[in-house]
Amino acid sequence: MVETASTQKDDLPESTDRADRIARLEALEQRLRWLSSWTVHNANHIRPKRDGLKVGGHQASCSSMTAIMAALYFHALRPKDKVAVKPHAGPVLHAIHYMLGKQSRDNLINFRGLGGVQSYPSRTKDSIPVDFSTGSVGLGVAVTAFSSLVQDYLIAHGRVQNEDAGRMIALMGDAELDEGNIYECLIEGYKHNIRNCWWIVDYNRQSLDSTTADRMFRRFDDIFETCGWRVITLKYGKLQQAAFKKPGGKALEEWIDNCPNADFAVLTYKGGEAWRERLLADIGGKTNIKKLIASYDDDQLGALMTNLGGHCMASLTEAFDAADDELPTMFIAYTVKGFGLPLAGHKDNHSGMMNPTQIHGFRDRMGISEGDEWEPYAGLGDNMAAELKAFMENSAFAKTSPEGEADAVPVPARFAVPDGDDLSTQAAFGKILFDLAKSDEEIGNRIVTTAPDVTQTTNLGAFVNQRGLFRRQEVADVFRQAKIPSAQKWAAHAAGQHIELGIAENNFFLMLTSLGLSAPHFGTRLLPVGTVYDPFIARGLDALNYGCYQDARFLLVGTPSGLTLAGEGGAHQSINTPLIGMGQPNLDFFEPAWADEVALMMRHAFDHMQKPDGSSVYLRLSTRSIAQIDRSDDAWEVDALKGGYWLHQPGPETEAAIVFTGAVAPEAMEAWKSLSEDMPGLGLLNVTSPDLLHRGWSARRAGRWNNAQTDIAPSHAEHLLSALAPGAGLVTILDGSPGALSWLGAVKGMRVSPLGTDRFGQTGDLLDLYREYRLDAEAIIDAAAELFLEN
Ligand SMILES: Cc1ncc(C[n+]2csc(CCOP(=O)(O)OP(=O)(O)O)c2C)c(N)n1
Ligand SMILES: [Mg+2]
Repeated sequence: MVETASTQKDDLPESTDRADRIARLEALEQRLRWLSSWTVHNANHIRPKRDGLKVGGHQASCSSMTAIMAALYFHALRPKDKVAVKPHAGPVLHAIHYMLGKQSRDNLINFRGLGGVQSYPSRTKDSIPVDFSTGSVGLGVAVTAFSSLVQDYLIAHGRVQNEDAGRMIALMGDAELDEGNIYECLIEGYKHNIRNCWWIVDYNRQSLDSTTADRMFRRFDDIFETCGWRVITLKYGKLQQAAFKKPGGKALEEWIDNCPNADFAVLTYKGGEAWRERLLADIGGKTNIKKLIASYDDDQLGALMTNLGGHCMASLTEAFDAADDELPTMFIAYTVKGFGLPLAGHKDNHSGMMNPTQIHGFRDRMGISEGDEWEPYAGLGDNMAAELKAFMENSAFAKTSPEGEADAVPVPARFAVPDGDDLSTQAAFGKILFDLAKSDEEIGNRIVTTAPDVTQTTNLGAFVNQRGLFRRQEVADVFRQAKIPSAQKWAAHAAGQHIELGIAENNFFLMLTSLGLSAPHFGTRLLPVGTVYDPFIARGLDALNYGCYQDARFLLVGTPSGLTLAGEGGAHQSINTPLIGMGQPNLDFFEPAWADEVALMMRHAFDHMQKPDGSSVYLRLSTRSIAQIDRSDDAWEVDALKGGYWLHQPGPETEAAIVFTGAVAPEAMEAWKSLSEDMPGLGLLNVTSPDLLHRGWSARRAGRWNNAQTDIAPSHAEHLLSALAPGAGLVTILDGSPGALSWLGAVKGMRVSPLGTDRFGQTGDLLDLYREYRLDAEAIIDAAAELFLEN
């Protein structure tokens, strides 16, 4: 009978149990090192290549962390913990699942091939459960801090039980500590008093290009401790610790402590003989050193010198066990990049790979026969294989339940349109959100807002006044207590629904990402709404992309936007965000002109972000107050949600239309009015989403080729433009890059005169700026004259 780890725990004395456990973790670590190496080797050296390109993969980055990952996954992890895995250790994660029978051999064989294991762990593209996607270094680390905050939010709101709190854990490379977003996150985390967060640094002191600067030694400890983190350093393994206690050991310890990173790496690469030579040269004269060093043969000496904490199972498990509370904790686990491989320590080993001779040597050392390379337990002997399998299967990690479905939050059939003859889209957004805050519908409880220090100026204030700021510990509104009049009530408490962030857009997007993963992560759905000045989307763009890549669901509001932000000047007037909205997958971009469109789109967003095949939504809004229009019916709504509708349907065989998006609606309407006297039947098209129109159009083209179907219904753009005569002309206008609309000419081969902004703006009043940058009615009329009359 195979004994399981849990039965052994009762039967064996503690020390035997622990020794046994460590032996199994060590055996496991070797399998993970082997399988991750072989996965990369197979893809690069064995699988037939068709394009002559290197497939890639990172054997050295994997072996640097196999011990850490074995100890974490099969000793420390609890069922509710979630892990972001260092991108370049992705193959280790897949090897873990493979050994558990939860990843297929075919997928490993197809590593980095179409449909195979992804290069870097991916929530949406990998077949195994992945808690956090990683890839863009730094982001996968910081997101765990925000997810621990989201977990606290859910606990405070009674949606997750405190005893069910898991730890949000990042396995990170040391070069990730160079990314600025780490420090932005540290500051925010400190303010919010985060807990249940672990960052485990694979401290191999190598990045992609080189070994890292010695001057950073102990700096990270200081920085993290200042921000409220406990720092646990695992520098020496047990072998080293034992050696330091022997006669001469102290001098050896001192030598290791003073050895520059680069020298350590060189000696690691060269091995035992080189270590001996160098140690004798440097400290051979010191008492007892010669004898101490002579007591190890070359292999033993090499093993001793690289027996760093991050490769020592006893040290790792002890350290993880010791951090048995909720303090945010950083483990600095000293490691060797390429540990146990011939690549160990070489400064170019980041993308380096073992050659066939080297990997065959590794295989032989593992006792694996040729042909058995993919056998998860090959070379172990039946008993050990069965024991190891049972050990893995009995781990908490193996029993983690898969992510569940979260219940949908009902969305009212319509959102009331705010009153007012003149309104900006931003004001409308604030009022609609305020209505939701006041309502007793469930949707009001699930909305959680956030902003990077622009809560008031993006019109979230009314929502916040109504629902409060979220803080685990109550924070009084001191101004209010002092009876100083203010429109803002800033009392913070556990039931609050606004998470105020400092002015760091990376944090903002990571916060939205974590909130937007609440349903899959915690089984309870939140409806996150984040506001940011539209131009500063670019500041957090990679984090936005990161959130979308893992299909987090949120409503992003970029406001104010464009030249319409006249007084703020060129650096604040967003130009290319419509192109970002169009180009970003998993994010539907809308730009409304009027308040009723805002209401329609917000309702749609809350619905769409909950759909399995839905997405996040981005609304680009404006502070320009414009006259609202009278509608005779609701017929426009269906088309508005498809990306555009005719405000003035063109007459039959009309050869011209004005096409506009967003806040320049009054200019488009004025020009239409004046032109239609001479051009009866002139169309006026309101493009509410250049993104959806373009996506639909290109999907139809792609569908034709991909599915070899010729009967796919025309896209909405084709449908709209077919109201015009073939060869018609379009004047397009928006407060942003003209390219967002100019492509419409290609849909049916029409001539286009595109208006928009393609230079940095200046400060000025709106009339001056619209004239200067040709966004006024006159510019439209000129463009139309050129297109339609001079031809
Ligand atoms: C934002 C970003 N910039 C650049 C890269 C390219 N890159 C991949 S890994 C890496 C260095 C990784 O070093 P480290 O984090 O120390 O990992 P390890 O040494 O364990 O491989 C770089 C620069 C990236 N993945 N993401
Ligand atoms: Mg490194």
